[in-house]
Amino acid sequence: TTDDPEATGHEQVVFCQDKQTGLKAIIGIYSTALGPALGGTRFYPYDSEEAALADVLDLSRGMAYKNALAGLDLGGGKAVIWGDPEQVKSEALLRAYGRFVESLGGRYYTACDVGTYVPDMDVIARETRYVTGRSVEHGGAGDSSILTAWGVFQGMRAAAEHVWGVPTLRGRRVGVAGLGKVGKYLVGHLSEDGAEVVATDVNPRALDWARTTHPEVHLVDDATALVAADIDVYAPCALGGALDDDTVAALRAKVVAGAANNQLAHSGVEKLLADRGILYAPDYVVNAGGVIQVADEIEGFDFERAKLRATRIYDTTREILRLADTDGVPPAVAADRLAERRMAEIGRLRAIH
Ligand code: NAI
Ligand code: K
Repeated sequence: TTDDPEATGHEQVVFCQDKQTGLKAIIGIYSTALGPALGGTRFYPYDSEEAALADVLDLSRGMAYKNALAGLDLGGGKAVIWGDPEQVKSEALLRAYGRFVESLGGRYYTACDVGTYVPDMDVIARETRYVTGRSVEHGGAGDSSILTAWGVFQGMRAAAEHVWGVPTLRGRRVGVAGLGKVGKYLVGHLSEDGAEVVATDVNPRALDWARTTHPEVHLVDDATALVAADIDVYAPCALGGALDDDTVAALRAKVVAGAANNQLAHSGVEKLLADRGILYAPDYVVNAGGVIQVADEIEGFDFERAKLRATRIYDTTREILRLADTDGVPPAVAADRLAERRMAEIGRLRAIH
């Protein structure tokens, strides 16, 4: 990561402050080559402005790649509000932020991220049109974890087909780490498909949920135990950095496909996975169902249309895995290439790079 927007190729970085409400925000627009930049607002108590800037630059670039491969006519952006949401989040602060989003005239659309929720988007929407992830009552897409889980399941089916020849998890043992908003829906899809699910979570309430609603799920103590378990597929659905040198060395699964953002703890892990013959379905490809769901709001939310789009994650994942084989590179590298190609080809038509 770097805090130098010129070095990272961003189109625009906007610093926002409002003394009265204490708002300090940075909006990063990496690329509008494919359309307005869409990405969530992270509300987080960063240690310094440099840390906030580095995060927004990194995240907005990631959104450009994710949106490009999701087939959306949207570029990549992200915003951070620097502060502790528990202490400083207020209607006035969110509305002050909304006015900054509005001032960009539609170059940036916001959404939820860590520290911001659907009701916050409803408040922001009182000051700007350029917001997604609002509540269903306000014409929004609501809970994006529904299609995130659906998309992860589709990506996992493509990976299964690549490795075992059939696009199903039937008879496979799938390890789900994290039974949160996404993990819960994913367990449902997997069970329905005939997979044997092994799962874990640090939260006892999530484990209780599994015991009562999915008694067929086998629970293990922690993610370390899950990684070492006799599983065919590993689905990280908790926090980032799930795949580091130790995890990859211990992993018994043949496939990794999960919802968590930034699963590779550092660059180079994709190579370690490939060397061990483990197929990694890139996180930002398979977890794009959420952004597909909220992006649909821009046209007036239609769940079935959004679900069809999220179903195409199966085709995209397949294409990436094939390209990886043809080019002799890990899938993470193939995914980046495909995203860059779409941004360059379509961006060229619009003379934006
Ligand atoms: P969540 O916060 O609802 O669920 C995360 C779950 O993981 C919680 O139940 C938590 O107790 C558990 N957990 C935390 N640390 C753990 C550990 N060390 N071992 C096992 N379990 C642990 O979050 P959500 O929305 O389900 O998201 C999961 C991941 O997917 C996150 O990385 C998120 O960034 C990513 N994601 C979510 C999207 C969405 O639409 N919700 C969209 C794209 C990505
Ligand atoms: K750019």
